[in-house]
Amino acid sequence: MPLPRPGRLATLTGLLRDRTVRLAVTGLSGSGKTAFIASLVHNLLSAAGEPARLPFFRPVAERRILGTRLDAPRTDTIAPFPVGEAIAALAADPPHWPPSTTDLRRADLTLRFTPAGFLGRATGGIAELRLEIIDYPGEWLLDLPLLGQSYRDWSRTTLERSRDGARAPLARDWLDFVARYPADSAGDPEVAQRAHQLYRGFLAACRTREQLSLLQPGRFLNPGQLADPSLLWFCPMPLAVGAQAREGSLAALMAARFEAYKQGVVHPFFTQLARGVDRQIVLVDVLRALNAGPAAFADQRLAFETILAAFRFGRRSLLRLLFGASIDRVLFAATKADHVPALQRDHLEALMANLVAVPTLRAEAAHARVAATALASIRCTDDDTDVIDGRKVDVVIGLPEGSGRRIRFFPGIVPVTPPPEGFWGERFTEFPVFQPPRIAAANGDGVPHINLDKALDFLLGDALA
Ligand SMILES: Nc1nc2c(ncn2[C@@H]2O[C@H](COP(=O)(O)OP(=O)(O)OP(=O)(O)O)[C@@H](O)[C@H]2O)c(=O)[nH]1
Ligand SMILES: [Mg+2]
Repeated sequence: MPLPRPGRLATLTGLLRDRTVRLAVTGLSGSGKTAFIASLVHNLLSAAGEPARLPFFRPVAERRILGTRLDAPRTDTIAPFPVGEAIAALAADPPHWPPSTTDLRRADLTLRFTPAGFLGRATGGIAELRLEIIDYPGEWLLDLPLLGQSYRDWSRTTLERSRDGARAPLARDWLDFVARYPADSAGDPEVAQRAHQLYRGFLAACRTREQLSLLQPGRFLNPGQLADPSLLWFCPMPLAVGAQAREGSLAALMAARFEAYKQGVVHPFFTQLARGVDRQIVLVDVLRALNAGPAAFADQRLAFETILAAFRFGRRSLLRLLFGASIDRVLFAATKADHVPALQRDHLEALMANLVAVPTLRAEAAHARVAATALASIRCTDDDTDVIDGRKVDVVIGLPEGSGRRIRFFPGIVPVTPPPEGFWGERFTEFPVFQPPRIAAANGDGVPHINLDKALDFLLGDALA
C-alpha cells in the first residue's frame, strides 16, 4: 500500500496529537463519581505494559499505551482533582473511601499511545490523547434543569411535589410558614431568609429520612465556596395564576434571587462542567435505591430523568445550546456492582438498560452511541457460593467498614425491569458499606474493579485507535 504524501502525513499526525476528549462524569450525590475518577486515573497511570490490569480496554490489552501522565491543571480557575489524597486514602491502613466532594475539581491526563494499524505505522508510532475530567458535588447536577425554568414554573412544580407522598409530612413547617406570608406581602429579607432555612431543612430531611434524590436547588444542600451566601436566600412560593409579582413584594424578591442564583452560580458552573464535552458516563447507584424502597427508587428515577431531559441529546439540547457540548457517546452505568455476585450483575446491567430506555432512544436518534453496564470502580468483594437449605446460592465476601470480620453476603435477586408493586412487599437487602481494598500507593497494582476496562473501551477506545 503506498504511503500518504508527507504533507498529508503531517496533518494526520497533527490531528492525532491534538486530540482531546472531555468526559462528563454525571451522577447524583453518592453515585460513585469520585471513586470512578480515582480508579480510572490510578489504573491508567499504571496500565502501560500491564494488559492484565484492564484486559477489555483494547489499547491496553494490545500494549499500545506507552505511558500516561497527570498534567498540571490547564486552567487556573479549577483546582486539580486530588489524585494523591484519593490514593492515600486507599493505601492507608485500614484503607478508607475518599470523602464526598465539596467543590469543582479537574483531572488532566495525557495518554501516549501507538495508533492501531496503518495510522500507527504512518505516524511513526506515537500519538497523544488528552483527557479532561471534572468532578463536583452531585447535588449541583440537579441545578441544570433550573436554567430552562422560570421562578414561577419551578415554584409550581416544586410545591406540587412537596405536598405529595413521602415529602408531604416533611414539608409541613416550611409550607405553614410560607402560607403566613403571601406572595404579595412586603419583600422582607428576613422573612425570605427564614423561609429559605425552613425549605433547606425540608430538603435535608427528604435526603436523610427518605433517601430522596430530586432535591433542588443543589447548593442548598452543598453550598461550596460562595462569596455571597445571600444568593441562596430564596425558596419556592405559592403564586396566583397569571398574576405578576408586584415590585417590592416577597415574590419579587424571591424571583430576583432565583434569577441571580441561576446567572451567578448555576450558569458559570455548567459552563465549566459542560463546555466542549464529547463523552458522557452517567453513574447511577441503582442498588441503593432498590434498597431504600419504592419512594426512593421512583424519586431517583425522576431525578436522573429530569437531568437527562435537560441534557436532551441532539440539536435542541440545553447543553449544546448553552455550552456547545456535543456528546457522541453515552454510557449509563449502575455503580457499586461488587455488592452483588456475577449473575446478579447481569441483572443489574439489564435493569440499568431498562431504566434508561427512553433517553437511549433519544440519544440514538441524535446519532450518539449508547450503552448500559454495571460496574464497580473499586471492587471490595470476591464472589463465592454457599449452600442454603440444600441449594447453591451466589454470595459476595467482603469486610464491612469498621468491622473486624469479612462477611458472606447474600443480596436479594436484582429485578431486570423496574420492580412491580409486589417486589416491595419485603425489603430488598440492606447493603453494607464495604471497606475498599488496600492498594499500593506507588501505582504498583492498580485498583481492582469490575468492568471499568469495558467502560473505558466504550468511552475512549475509538480516540485511541
Ligand atoms: N462497594 C463499592 N462501594 C463504592 C464504589 N464506588 C463508590 N462506593 C461507595 O459509595 C460512596 C460514595 O462514592 P463517591 O465516589 O464519593 O460518590 P460521589 O458521586 O463522588 O458523591 P459526591 O461527591 O457526594 O457527589 C463511597 O464512599 C463508597 O462507600 C464501588 O465501586 N464499590
Ligand atoms: Mg465526589
